[in-house]
Amino acid sequence: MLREICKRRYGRELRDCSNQEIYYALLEMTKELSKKRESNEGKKKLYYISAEFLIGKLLSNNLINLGVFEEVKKVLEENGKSLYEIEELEPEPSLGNGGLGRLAACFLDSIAALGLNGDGVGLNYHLGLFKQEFEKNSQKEVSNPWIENENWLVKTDKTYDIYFGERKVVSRMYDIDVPGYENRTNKLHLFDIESVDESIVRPDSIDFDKKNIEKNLTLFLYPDDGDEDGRLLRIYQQYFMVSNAAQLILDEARAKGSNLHDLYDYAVIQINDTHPTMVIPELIRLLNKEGILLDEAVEIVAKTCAYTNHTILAEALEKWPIYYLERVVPQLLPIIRLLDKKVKDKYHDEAVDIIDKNNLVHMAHIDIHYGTSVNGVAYLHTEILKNTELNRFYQLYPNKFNNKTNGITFRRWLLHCNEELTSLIESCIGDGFKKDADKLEELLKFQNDTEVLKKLLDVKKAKKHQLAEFLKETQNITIDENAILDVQVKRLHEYKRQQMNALYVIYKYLDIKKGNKPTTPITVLFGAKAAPAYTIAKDIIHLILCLEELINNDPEVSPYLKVVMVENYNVSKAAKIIPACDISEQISLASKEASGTSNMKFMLNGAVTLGTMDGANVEIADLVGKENIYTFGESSEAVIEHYAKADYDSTKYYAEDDEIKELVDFMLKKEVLKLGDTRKLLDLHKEIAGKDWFMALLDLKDYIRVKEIALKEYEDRQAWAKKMLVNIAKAGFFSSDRTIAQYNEDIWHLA
Ligand code: 26V
Repeated sequence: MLREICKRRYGRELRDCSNQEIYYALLEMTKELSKKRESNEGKKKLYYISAEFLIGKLLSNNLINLGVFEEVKKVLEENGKSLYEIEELEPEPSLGNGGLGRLAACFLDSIAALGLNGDGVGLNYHLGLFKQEFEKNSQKEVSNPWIENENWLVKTDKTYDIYFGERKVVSRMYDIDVPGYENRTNKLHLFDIESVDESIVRPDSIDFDKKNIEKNLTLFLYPDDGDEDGRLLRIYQQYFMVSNAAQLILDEARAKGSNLHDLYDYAVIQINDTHPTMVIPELIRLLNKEGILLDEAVEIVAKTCAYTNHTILAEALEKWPIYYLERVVPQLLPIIRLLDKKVKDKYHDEAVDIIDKNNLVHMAHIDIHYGTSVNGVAYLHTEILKNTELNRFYQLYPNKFNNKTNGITFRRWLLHCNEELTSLIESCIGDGFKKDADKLEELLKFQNDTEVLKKLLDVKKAKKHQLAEFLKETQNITIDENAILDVQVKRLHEYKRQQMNALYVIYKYLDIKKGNKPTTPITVLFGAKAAPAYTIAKDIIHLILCLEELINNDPEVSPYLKVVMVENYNVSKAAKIIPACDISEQISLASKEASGTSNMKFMLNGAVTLGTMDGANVEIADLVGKENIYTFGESSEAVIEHYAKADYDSTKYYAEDDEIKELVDFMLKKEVLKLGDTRKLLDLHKEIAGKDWFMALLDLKDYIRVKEIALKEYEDRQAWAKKMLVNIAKAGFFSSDRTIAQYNEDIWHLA
């Protein structure tokens, strides 16, 4: 088929086509193949509404799911072409920010793999999240156009009128096929407006006129909300997303015979964090317009919606001033006020009000009162929601609360990103694990098989080699393939404590300077974008980049220690970095990381976790046992108590411990100041020594102690390989197929 497409498109044989031409031919072929697949059908459908879908590149994944990957790879090879080189030409959509968006993408893959009838609904951001560049050891944001003339989007003829008060825009729906692994196909519906204009973005920046809704509505994911116009734009985007979703849902339900009084028999809506919350009042409004009385409409919608919470950070829980909503979506205000009145009349408890006394609308409160289910994303996270953050709600609705520990799709995070490991596993236990991840446990039989353990180490080495080549080509960075690769890749946030890892780097640098040379060299690799308005996060990136320059150019230290910050960390870079990693850094302040999902990807690829007892790390530790994970730091209970008593004082840790003081003060040494911006380094120093809201200094010494143990134990290669094997064998629980089966069983009830 590929040959014919090339002939028809270019009048040439496959072997005579350029990689770019072949990429477009493959795109056409893959879209054609998935169009031919049957789509999922059924009376009831799941609508997974999310502001983010971090889908990554799609070519290889879709080829795998359509069952033609090996065949295509072979045909290309026979014609002197490499699928891997062709894949590099695919632009990567950046329709997500971090874990929440990548989770949504893994979920779509699993929903289709399980043959469930469920589509994603989101927005078609033309420039996605910003692209990160480094300049003068600092992050710079530029725009990231990803939609070429030929792309994965399929334009549909579905359009809707969307009203912002009197102002009307007309939307259009674009679809991306989601082929299930050896199964039927679902869709990701991305809504857009035709009048969007990328040229309003000022060159070499992410600045644009925030008032011009017709031109800017679907330009960026999370446009800067530093001013009022930016915040209003977020509301415009959210309402645009959910009004489209609501109209689509009602259309599809009606087409299948619903009289709308029975909507919940035809649709279930999963609200991914609070960004899509306005779907609740919007659906109530639309049902009411169809003649259903308001009280009944509220009941119907409450039976249709379910909410997932992804964070306990107060600043990430959305609360919108009521006058913002009044300005953008006045038609929702009567409904929101009604929902609030019902709550106030019934409960007489300010803590659970929708509209608080400062006239802020608590979006999560709408979801909890007017939905069937509230779930957290890892065991510990759900417990914290029930016992502290959302305790008042838990008392009102104990049966609504449930846990769904996150998962990842093994198609992308094992089969695609690590073919070498996949074949090794297959040679040991057959290919049953590809459909049933729990079968990975059969690997435990090989714990003491020296030959298998050696092969496992060889795979790791091969993946380090590939990563080294990639970093050389793309960022001109040289890493030592024989070094221990220690990796922390995730959004930059103080609670994730990249700053604590940077302090470890300083510790190691000074230790090597004192003459304590590690047996095996160490490479500490970071990848992280900081939100453009989050100054401290950007200052942490600055520190890391300064350390990178200092250490890598120090001939005394660089043979033993290297620091690498990967530019513009994204899904395809993750797929290259994760399989090469030895030590997976999961070092958030306990209680703050809802789950984490990279921790699961690393373990599946044979890295050993160094982490706090937070999020899904707790479940990883339970599964692999304490000899196969390195944990440190204060417990979530202890941390929650520090906050409650307000008794953590970083100045004490800083001033009263000379070792800590030396590490923190290092960022103000002249050799560092010479490479960086004095103001930024001073600000960061002040923040850590004087405030340290996320308590990096609290756990710093324990972190250093345990990291040193891990590095030492790495030297016993056989024992380390055994840890790797146990981690892989126990990773089956973290397949998103398991997570999705649980959502379906407990919440969605699809046939
Ligand atoms: C909140 C906000 C607030 C305003 C600015 C933009 C913005 C963007 C995202 C969010 C919600 C963040 C929630 C989130 O990403 N949570 C992550 O979800 C992962 C999937 O469940 C989980 O593994 C991570 O632990 C959690 O941090």
